[in-house]
Amino acid sequence: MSDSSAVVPNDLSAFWMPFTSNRQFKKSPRMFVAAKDMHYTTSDGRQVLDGTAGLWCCNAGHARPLIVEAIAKQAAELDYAPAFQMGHPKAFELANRLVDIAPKGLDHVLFTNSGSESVETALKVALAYHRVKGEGSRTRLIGRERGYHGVNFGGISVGGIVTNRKMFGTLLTGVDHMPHTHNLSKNAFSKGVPEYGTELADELERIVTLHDASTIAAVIVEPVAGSTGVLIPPMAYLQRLRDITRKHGILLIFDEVITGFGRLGTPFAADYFGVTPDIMVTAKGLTNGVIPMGAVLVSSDIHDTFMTGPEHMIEFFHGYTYSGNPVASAAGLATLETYKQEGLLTRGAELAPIFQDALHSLKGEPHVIDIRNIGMVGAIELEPIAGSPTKRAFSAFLKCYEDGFLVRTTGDIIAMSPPLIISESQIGALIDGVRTALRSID
Ligand code: PXG
Repeated sequence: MSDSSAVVPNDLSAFWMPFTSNRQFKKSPRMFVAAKDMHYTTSDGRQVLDGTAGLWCCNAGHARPLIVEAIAKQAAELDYAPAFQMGHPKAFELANRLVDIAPKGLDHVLFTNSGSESVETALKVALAYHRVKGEGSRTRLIGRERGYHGVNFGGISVGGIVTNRKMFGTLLTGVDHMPHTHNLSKNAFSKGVPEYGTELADELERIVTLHDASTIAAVIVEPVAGSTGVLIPPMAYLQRLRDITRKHGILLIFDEVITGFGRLGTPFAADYFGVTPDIMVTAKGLTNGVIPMGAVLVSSDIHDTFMTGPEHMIEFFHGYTYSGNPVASAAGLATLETYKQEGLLTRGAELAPIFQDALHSLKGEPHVIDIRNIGMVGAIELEPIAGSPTKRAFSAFLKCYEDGFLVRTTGDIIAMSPPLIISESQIGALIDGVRTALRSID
């Protein structure tokens, strides 16, 4: 017999936390209870400077008035409308506003509820597109080592993170992976995009030759890999992927879940690198992280390919109960308006040189073996403790947190991606916080 009376309101055991060392956390919890602009408030009343925009999503900072008001108003006015065979104005409006700021040629939007769902949606669009076109033999998907595309089956299949894959059986079949672009020996301490590695894109040509282009539906990459430690490609790398995919009739998907909405100092990474994919995957910054929502933008060619056949037929058998949810749409519209009013989609370009100088001032501090940056993303790679990988960076994370700074670690890499409203002095404080942590840990 279960004894539910034993569960007290602040019992931590019921919630199985995501991507967290649950037992360690619950022994020594870290709780946020409030947030405003650049700061979180902890349960013990301390202010913590947000160096990571939550989980790379609160690009406009926290509790922004337009967004808060829009959500409250929308919930009172129209809380939910069926997503299938019914519509409501704000989803259409948000799709239009997204197309306005997206790279030219990405003219249609499918809504989802997360980055993971956006990835699955993009992969399914790609497979179905070829089939509708009469090229149903194009079923293979190509991802990249150290790629992160969320946690659903398609995403972990094209993703390249062993720990996220190995427990879950055979995944999708017919997937291959390009090599990642991280090269410490050649590119360590690069400022901005590194020099070396454009030729790694040619591995795609080798994979195409191996499988034959007629079997390949799409290539999916993060323009800059985020989760696995900020892996920045050389400037010409993505263009080369674009050339190869175009030559072979393969769709190119950019997963811009992290790089979208101003993170690199341009609206999207596609703008930064001057390369337009066929499909662009977004989430996170779309609603400033406040309400779960994702969006997949596709070219007119892809969209129009589906708009054939009898008009009473559903063109694409896919969608979610909450696709374009009214409250999420309202949050998205208010977020885009906030970005526009405050110039946040390009503010990162002004801040990037300051952030770069501050980051690279950590060269020479204990344990630092690389520093890399692009736009408002920075990473500091540490020499792992022999036999205990991840421990050193995690100690730095804990020390930063104690001292009032939120950073993110993956492996032995410290990543930073602050809200785009950050001030110059806050950049200085954040980096000094990391410096202090580096000097105090083993
Ligand atoms: N694609 C990319 C490129 C991502 O970074 C997802 C898809 C999945 O999004 P959802 O919304 O399903 O989580 C992501 C998510 C981190 C970190 O600190 C990164 C993500 C999520 C949580 C933590 O590295 N990226």
